[in-house]
Order: sequence, then structure tokens, then C-alpha cells
Amino acid sequence: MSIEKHCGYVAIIGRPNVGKSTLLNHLLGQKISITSRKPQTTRHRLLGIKTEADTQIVYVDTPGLHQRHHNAMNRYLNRAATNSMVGVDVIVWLVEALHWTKEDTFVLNTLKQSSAPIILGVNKIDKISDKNALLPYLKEVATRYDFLEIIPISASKGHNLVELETKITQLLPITTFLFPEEQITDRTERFLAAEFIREKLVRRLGAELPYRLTVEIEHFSSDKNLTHIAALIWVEQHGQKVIVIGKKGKILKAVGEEARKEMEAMLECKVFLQLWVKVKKGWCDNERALQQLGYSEE
Ligand SMILES: Nc1nc2c(ncn2[C@@H]2O[C@H](COP(=O)(O)OP(=O)(O)OP(=O)(O)O)[C@@H](O)[C@H]2O)c(=O)[nH]1
Ligand SMILES: [Mg+2]
Repeated sequence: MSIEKHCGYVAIIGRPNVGKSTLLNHLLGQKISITSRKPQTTRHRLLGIKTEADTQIVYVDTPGLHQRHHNAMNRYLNRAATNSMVGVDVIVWLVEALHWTKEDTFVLNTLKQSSAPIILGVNKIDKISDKNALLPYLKEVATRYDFLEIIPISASKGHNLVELETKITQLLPITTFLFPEEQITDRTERFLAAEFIREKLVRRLGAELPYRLTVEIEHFSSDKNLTHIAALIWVEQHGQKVIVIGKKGKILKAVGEEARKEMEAMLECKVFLQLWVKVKKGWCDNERALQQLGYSEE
């Protein structure tokens, strides 16, 4: 007698910075999606696949939906997020406890176009000192849409994530697994290597600079116990290049060291990492340049 299997896609949607990627990493128990305190950290749709016993949940991490439309990159991010909602079995919409913004209303209006059931995850409850403030907030958000469920969570501390996942599992269709049981993402190690570098840059650099750079892997090869990786960091202007490199190359060196350690943990071998910074004028607002740098919807 064969056991019934449950499997389906679960999109994690929300405005920038609410904790979508943190949630994905915590649910998987492994870091595959980069995170930072700055909005618009995630730029690509990315799958995180969790297989346990007879259930396979295919989480979809997405760029934050936002209302900045001034360049081609901003528009690409919204397109990638919106397209990720199509055909999924469940949507987990994240908002931040006690912090409803105009962008949340924008997300709500976008979500109304989807037919998938929506679970509202009210994140960052660990930040609330006055626990009595949460209940009125939950009551208030409940009036905004006919949510299947509203679950207060902490993605970083792991509060209520079992409850969230139990609810998700109940909503998955009965079907064979879509991915091999040992697979955890649809992205290559090469892609993740570029993302680890970008994360270190985004976390270290202030103001607008994180939005003006991207990372491209130029070379990735392995022999026995060593992986060689060469990456280009693209910026828009010479002045940005100077900042990214830092005085006496200090910033670039620190970024390289931090990223290399993460790559070594992921690849379980020594990594030799080389970084270069280059200027490509106006790449953020140039559809062709964006495509060449990997920002295109598959
Ligand atoms: N205190 C607290 N901080 C959290 C929690 N979840 C996420 N964060 C923090 O919120 C910030 C944003 O987290 P991300 O996971 O990068 O947010 P995101 O929604 O993926 O953001 P984008 O990719 O920019 O759309 C980071 O500094 C996280 O550490 C939480 O449950 N509690
Ligand atoms: Mg993210």
C-alpha cells in the first residue's frame, strides 16, 4: 500500500524588510537566502524545498513588493514578486507586528488578484515589549481581508513556526513530490556564492550603494578540496568603486573574508576567492544590462 504524499508551492510575499528571507532560512534550517536590515535585499525568486516524511513544501522567497518605480531594477523586483504568486497553492503574507504601512496596503491590493488561500504571518513579535498591544492589532488586520489564518510569529527567534508549517501542510494537495528528496533549492552554488558576496556588501555599505551594485561570478571551478571563485562587483560610477574597495582595500578584503567563510561552509571545502570591482554606467536602469546580469524572469 502506498502512502499519500502532499506537495505544493508556498509563496512568501510582503513588503521589503518584513522578514521573508529570514523566515525561509529558519523554516529550512539552512541559510539559502540572503538577509539584511536594508529593504530590497532579495532580488530573485528563489525556491527553498523542505521534504519531511510524506510532505514536500516548496517555499518561494520573493523580492519585497514596493512602490518605488523609478528604475528598471525596481520594476523588475515587483514583476518577479508578482509572478511568484501565480499557480502557488498557498500564500504566506508577512507583515510586521504593530507596523502597518502604505506598502502593506499596496501588497494587499496586489494579493487580491490571486486565488490562493492566504495565511497572514504577523512577524517580529519578539520586538514587542507590551504584549497587550498585539491583540488589538491582530483584530484590526483581521478586518482587512478574509484570511485563512492569522499567525503571530518571530522568523528570527522561531516562535510559532511549527504552527505556521502545520497549517501550510494541511493546505497542500495530494500529489507526488516535485523535487528529489535531497534537493533544497533550485539555485546553483554559483548563484548562492554571488548572493553571499552581495549580502556582505549590502550589510557593510550605507545609503544608496547597496542598490547600485550587483555581483557576477566570472569563474567557478573545483578540484579535489579547493574551489576557485572569481567574482565581479559591478557598480554604476567610479566614486562608488572607490567606496566599495575602501581605504587600502579594507572593505573589499573584509567582504571577501566573510563571504569566503560562508562559501566554505556551504561547499564543505576550501575556497580561493578573488573579487574585482568594475563600473558599468547606468546598469540599474538598463533592461539589457539587467538581463545580462541575471535579472530576467525565466
Ligand atoms: N527582531 C526581529 N527581526 C527580524 C525578524 N525577522 C526578520 N528580522 C530582521 O528584519 C530584517 C529584514 O529581514 P529580511 O529577511 O532580509 O527581510 P525580507 O522581507 O526578506 O526583505 P527584502 O528581501 O528586502 O524584501 C533583518 O535585519 C532581519 O534580521 C524577527 O522575527 N524579529
Ligand atoms: Mg528577502
